[in-house]
Amino acid sequence: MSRITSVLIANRGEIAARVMRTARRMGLGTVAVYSDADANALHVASADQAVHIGPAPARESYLIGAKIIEAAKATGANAIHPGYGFLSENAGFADAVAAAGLIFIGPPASAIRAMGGKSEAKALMETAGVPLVPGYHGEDQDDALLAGEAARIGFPVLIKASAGGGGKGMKVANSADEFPAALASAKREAKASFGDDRVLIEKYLARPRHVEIQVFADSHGNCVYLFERDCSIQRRHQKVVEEAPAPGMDPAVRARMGQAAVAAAKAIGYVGAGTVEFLLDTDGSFYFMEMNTRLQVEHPVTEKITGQDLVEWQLLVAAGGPLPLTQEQLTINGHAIEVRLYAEDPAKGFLPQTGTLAHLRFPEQGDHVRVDTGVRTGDAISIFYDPMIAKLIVWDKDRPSAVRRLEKALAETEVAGLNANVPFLSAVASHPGFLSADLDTRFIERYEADLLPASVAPSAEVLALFSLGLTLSRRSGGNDPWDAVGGLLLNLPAVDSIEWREPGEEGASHKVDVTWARAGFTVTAIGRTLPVSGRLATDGTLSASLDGRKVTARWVRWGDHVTLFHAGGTHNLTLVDPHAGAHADHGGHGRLTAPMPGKVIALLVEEGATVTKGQPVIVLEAMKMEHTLKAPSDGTVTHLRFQVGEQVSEGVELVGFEAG
Ligand code: MV4
Repeated sequence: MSRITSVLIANRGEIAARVMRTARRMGLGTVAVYSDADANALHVASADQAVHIGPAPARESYLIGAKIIEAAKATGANAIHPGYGFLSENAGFADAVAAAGLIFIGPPASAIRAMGGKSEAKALMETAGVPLVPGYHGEDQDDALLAGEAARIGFPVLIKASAGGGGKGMKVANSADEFPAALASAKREAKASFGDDRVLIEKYLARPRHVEIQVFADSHGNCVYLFERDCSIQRRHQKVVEEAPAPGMDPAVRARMGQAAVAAAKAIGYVGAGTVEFLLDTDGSFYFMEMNTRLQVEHPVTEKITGQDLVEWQLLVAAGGPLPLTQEQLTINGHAIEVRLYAEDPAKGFLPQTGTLAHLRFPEQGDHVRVDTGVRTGDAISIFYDPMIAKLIVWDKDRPSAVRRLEKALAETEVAGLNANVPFLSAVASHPGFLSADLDTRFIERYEADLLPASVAPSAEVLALFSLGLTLSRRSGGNDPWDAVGGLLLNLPAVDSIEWREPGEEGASHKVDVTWARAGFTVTAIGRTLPVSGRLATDGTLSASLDGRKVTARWVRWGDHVTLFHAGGTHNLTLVDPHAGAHADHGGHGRLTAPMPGKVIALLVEEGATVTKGQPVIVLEAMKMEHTLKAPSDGTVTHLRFQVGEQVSEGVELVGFEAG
């Protein structure tokens, strides 16, 4: 037993704040580390001590193990929790922490290494009797042999890069005729992406679910599974919704999957929290995908159905203690669902958003709702890190009740100051296919039209609320002017003309006239005239009478933008300044600017090329993702300002056009 007295969290954002919460509850000292960008972050404010470790780019701060170990020594922390991401699955860091005489809150470095290589991991699992997808993982890469293996497995087959992961470069071959071309394509992409063209071949599962088992092992040979999580609703291999238990899971399949996961953990001498990921086929058979040797983002749904604090388990086990519960003592209670709130714009291909959280409001927390976040109103979401704002976790006695909780919690979640994915998550939560648990990894693809509807023009009522809020905010500091001067208004125009513009380069404009009347105003918008009155509170709450109906909304201005939260929906409009010149250029006609800092990784056209609106022109790499920027209009490429490999700043002109 090596007693932990103080733990340093080598991470940031919501996971740092979350780990700190448990450590503090257990009476441990807490140490935060932070980069230049995080000096005022929540996790820094929550810690007993905080150490600056370098500039904002993670490779100059959170990824420098030596700085983190030095910070632990300087503050007397005798344990380091890596969170997830960053150094959490870096075996070298785990070794360095142990070599420094500190406790690494995680598995042995040997276990991290064992699960690091996808093919090696699969071979280890096969030895442990963990089921693998029928396939070929051999060294011999002769085309004819691979074709023979594909025929043996039976079509359709999936060709995967051996050095790959995350779904990159996977190719389906539905027949022997298709196989040679699919193989050649997979090899090319594997070579380009990973510098290694070796491939493996598997039976293709057409409608798999991603079901993962939470395992926990201590240093006394005990190992249990804390049941499963269904993480099938993903987009580009990023999880969007996670839930526990998996809907419709047969208890016998659950037991077999749990025992297979425990066997996997024991096969590599695992200690601590781990997750074994499986593909679950429609017939109930399941196959090992990979093992994650860290605490997962989605661990809270497991905590909610088992009533356990997995970070507490991590700290107890890392100190040499036994698992707090046996397998028989673990039970499933109710149903939990988690969604990930991201600063990303679904209307722009989920492009990550940067900016300031001008307004952030979460649902009230309690037994049924939990919010894990690392940010507060006024914080910035930067390009340096994952653009997660928070995780919203709901729990109830059964899945339908939990889904209703999720819809309500999302309707009460308000993010203004940058585009977030709340409306998209609400569309998922309220989709009939979600309620009926029609889940598999192609859910978003299948229901995309419902989940990403074309933006709807604002109604006259919505325009009236936007305009009422603006009128009230412009006069007497936001309170109702009728109270301020006893109903008599001085020096104020009888009619306010306001122009609103919908989001996007081609966003439609809407002119609204607000006319002062004795008991408030009348608003004329898109051909309708409505009597309105109300009050705007300092927290943005708009209590209004709209065409004789009582309405409550939240009205939040950030710069020239206004966000209105009303009836469970989020609306964004921009004020058009009547005195501005041509609309401010951020990638307007004729210019294509960088939406965020990044690196040019591909030029898809030559100077002088004729292009059509929407044609891919240049590819940026930013925030670990590729962003293809397209021609804003028909025209000719007049100049390419940057070469492949060059870094560009946000807003800089990348490509010049002559429109038309
Ligand atoms: C598969 C598959 C279907 N059949 N393997 C995607 C990345 C990696 N985790 C494994 N993946 C898949 N492997 C066979 N034989 C479908 C996927 C897959 C997927 C798996 C889990 C979660 C999301 C996914 C999204 C697309 C494809």
